[in-house]
Amino acid sequence: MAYISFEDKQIVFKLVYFGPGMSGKTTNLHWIHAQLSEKYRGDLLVLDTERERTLFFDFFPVSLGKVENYAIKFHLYTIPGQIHYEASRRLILEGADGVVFVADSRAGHLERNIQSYRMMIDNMVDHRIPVDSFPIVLQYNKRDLEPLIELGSIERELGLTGIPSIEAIASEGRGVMQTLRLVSTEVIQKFRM
Ligand SMILES: Nc1nc2c(ncn2[C@@H]2O[C@H](COP(=O)(O)OP(=O)(O)OP(=O)(O)O)[C@@H](O)[C@H]2O)c(=O)[nH]1
Ligand SMILES: [Mg+2]
Repeated sequence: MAYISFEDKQIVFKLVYFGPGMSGKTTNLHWIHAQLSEKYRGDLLVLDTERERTLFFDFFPVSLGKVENYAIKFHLYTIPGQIHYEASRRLILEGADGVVFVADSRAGHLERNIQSYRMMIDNMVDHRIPVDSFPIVLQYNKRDLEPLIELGSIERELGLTGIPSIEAIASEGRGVMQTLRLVSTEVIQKFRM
C-alpha cells in the first residue's frame, strides 16, 4: 500500500519483481540500478548466496519525479524464486502496489511459470490484495534463448485477460526500463483513481 508522508511531501510505492527461480528478477534490478544516475536512486541491497541466487530479497529506492507537488518514490524488491523460500515470498509481497511477473521464456519452463504465478495470486489473496484491479505487468524474459514459449501462452494457460505483457532480454537490458515504465505508470494511474 502506498505510503504517503504529508510532512515530507512524498509518496512511496512498493513494486515487487516476482517469478520462478532464475527467471531474471535480480538481473532486472541490477540493470535499472545501473541505468539511473545517483540523483535518482539509493544503494542497491542484494542478499544472495555465493551462487547468486537471491536468499531473501534485493532492494533499492528510485525517485521518479513529482505528481502535484509530491515526490514520487518507488521501492523495488525481488523475491527469491527458489521453491523453498515460500515464507520470504509471502512477506515481501505484503503491501505491494504493483508487480512485475518475470517469466522464463525458455521452452519447457511454461509449467514453472504457471506454478509461480498461481503462488503469487494465492499470496495476494492471503494479503487481501484485490487481484482483479491490481497493477501487474507480465515480462517474457530470456527471449534470446531459443526454443521459446509463445507470447500469450501464460495468459492462455491461466485464463488471464487484460494483463499487459512485454518481451525482454534482461541480461542485455532489453525491455527492462520499458517494463518499469509500464508498471509504474499503472501504479500511479490506479493511485489517482
Ligand atoms: N540469456 C539470458 N540470460 C539471462 C537473462 N536474464 C537473466 N539471465 C541470466 O539468468 C541467470 C539468473 O538470473 P537472476 O536475475 O539471478 O534470476 P532470479 O530470477 O533473480 O533468480 P532467483 O533469485 O534464484 O529467484 C543469471 O545468470 C542471469 O545472467 C536473459 O534475458 N537472457
Ligand atoms: Mg534473484
